[in-house]
Amino acid sequence: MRPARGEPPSTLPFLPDLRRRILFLRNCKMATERTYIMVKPDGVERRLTGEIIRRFENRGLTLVGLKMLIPTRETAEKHYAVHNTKPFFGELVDFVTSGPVVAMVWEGPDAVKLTRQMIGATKPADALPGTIRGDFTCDMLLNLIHGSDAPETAAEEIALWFGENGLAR
Ligand code: IDP
Ligand code: MG
Repeated sequence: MRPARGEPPSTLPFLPDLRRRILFLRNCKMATERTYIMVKPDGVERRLTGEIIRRFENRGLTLVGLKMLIPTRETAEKHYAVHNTKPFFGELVDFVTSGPVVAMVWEGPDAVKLTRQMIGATKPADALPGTIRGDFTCDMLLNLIHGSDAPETAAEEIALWFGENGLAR
């Protein structure tokens, strides 16, 4: 925003409001990162998709990809391959393929870490109030949302769920 006529120019041009700060970060591409976020079938069924999107938008992240789909077992097994020896693997794949999910890519400074903190811990007793899991679930399996845990896994997961040309930008 330009200063009104007669007002001196601001000495802190990018601090006064969040919108200007977001534009600044976007323009200078400082530490911008992408992460894969998925509202799981329980989150969709409980109508928490809007709440989750609102939280990330309010924080200043940018949505760069979005789609709704029922995952195939093949995709779910690839996505959770790191857990394929765990006792809960079968149940996890059953759960994530049980209904529609909302697959998203979010962009912003430190997006992976920032969204993981907003999502909250996997163990219900460790998921703090104020986080998505801490506010809406106390179940270890039915925990509403997935978020990539590192920039490398984010790149793999974005490729798995959105492919080469699946993103809006
Ligand atoms: P994360 O989603 O917080 O990254 P991970 O350890 O990667 O947690 O586990 C992937 C998903 O598997 C969890 O989100 C949860 O749905 C499920 N899960 C993890 N640990 C357990 C468990 O001990 N019992 C049942 N389900 C689990
Ligand atoms: Mg994980």
